[in-house]
Amino acid sequence: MLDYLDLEADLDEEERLIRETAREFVDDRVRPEIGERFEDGSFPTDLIGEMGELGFYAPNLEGYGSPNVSETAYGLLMQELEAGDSGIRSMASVQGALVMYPIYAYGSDEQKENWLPALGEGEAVGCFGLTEPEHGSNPSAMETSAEREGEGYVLDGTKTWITNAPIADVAVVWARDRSADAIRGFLVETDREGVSTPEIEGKLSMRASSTGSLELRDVEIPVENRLPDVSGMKGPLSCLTQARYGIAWGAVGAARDCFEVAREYAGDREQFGGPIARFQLQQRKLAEMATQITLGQLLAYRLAELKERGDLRPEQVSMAKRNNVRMARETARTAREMLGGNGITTDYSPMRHMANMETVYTYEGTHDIHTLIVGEELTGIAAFE
Ligand code: TGC
Ligand code: FAD
Repeated sequence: MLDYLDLEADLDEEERLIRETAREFVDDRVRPEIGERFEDGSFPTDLIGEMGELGFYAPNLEGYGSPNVSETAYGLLMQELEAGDSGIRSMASVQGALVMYPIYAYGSDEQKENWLPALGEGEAVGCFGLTEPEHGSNPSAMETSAEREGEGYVLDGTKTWITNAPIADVAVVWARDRSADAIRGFLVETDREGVSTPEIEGKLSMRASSTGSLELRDVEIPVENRLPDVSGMKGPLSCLTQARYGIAWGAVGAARDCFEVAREYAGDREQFGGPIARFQLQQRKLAEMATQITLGQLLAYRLAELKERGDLRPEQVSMAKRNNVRMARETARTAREMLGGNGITTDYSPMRHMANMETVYTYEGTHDIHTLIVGEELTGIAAFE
């Protein structure tokens, strides 16, 4: 497995164990059927509980059953899951970084006790509703509203492109609290009257992932369902920083899988009387892929160090998400090319990863948005409008 700079030599025992556990899980439980899942467009729901038992949901949190593993260990977990498929990593990172994290960071004791153990064990599934049909890159213009009524709130609005929504038990919904004119987070059980979560059909990317809309029509919730400890856009945006961190690592896993498939194929596939790996053109592609993956790994490992000591800035995460996803997108395309005609089938992973990377390039802040976030930090001038 590509680790050109021996970065893994510095892992501690726990980090090694988590990497091995995730790698074995992907080999045994994901790889054998992921091509089929991708073809028929379904998420393997039977893995949800298993992933919980293995501790794959937010193990970097502390308490309520989460063991507080290192940020490197968490990153390695995302890397190995995405080497299997972005849909698997996405399920785990939404559950951990976008649902458990806000409850952990901003929830009441009661909300934590109610939800964190169940989500951590995979007995409950969560989703995160920020994007709306008319507001994707600019969620601060959201229209979903929360009106105070009696002892609770009434929520109205539509969220769309929501990972896990069709299979979720609870949604973290970001809405404009009209009484305070502020964005607040609400925990909405999906079996409440007025909630529907239809699946989005026709995706050509992230096919082995469940994506839906989250429609809220006069949904009544008690005031206890509001996340008490955060108000304003920093609520959802701080969750995105956690998830983008995982994506910066995950993309390296997808790219590494593409590289390994291409390297093996080039050694086996014979044309003009010998393996195609002997051609300089093919070696150049492998050398370039290996170099770019290694640079992506370095970025990810450095983010982990900064995050561990509490010095990580969101803009640094943006730089890594932006770079590593672009790198994975290009790596997948090159690997597909090296596999010739065989590369366009689900028998090999690169074209599946390539299709997935179109989503990963777009969600959690598009490539353009991360360019502008880094651009703003470099110049002091925001260029969003
Ligand atoms: P802005 O005025 O810049 O900031 C508002 C407040 O938030 C703070 N903040 C952050 N805090 C933590 N992490 C970040 N990344 C933060 N970015 C901003 C900021 O300091 C400020 O705090 P305060 O205390 O001063 O109030 O916010 P803005 O509304 O102008 O936002 C600008 C912009 C464009 C960067 C932001 O809207 C953005 O990132 N847009 C992209 C939208 C996006 O990424 N959506 C993702 C939806 S979820 C998803 O895709 C899940 S995919 C499933 C999976 O992960 O697998
Ligand atoms: P738009 O914002 O309409 O952007 C369209 C194009 O315009 C893009 O190329 C963009 O880069 C560009 N653009 C926009 N603004 C600017 C600007 N200021 N300067 C230059 N260019 C600009 N959201 C959730 O809330 N929860 C989820 O779980 C979730 N899961 C997802 C799963 C999938 C499979 C997908 C595809 C999306 C998911 N999303 C989720 C939504 C995702 O975060 C949004 O798609 C993303 O933020 C972009 O929003 P948009 O699609 O509305 O594109």
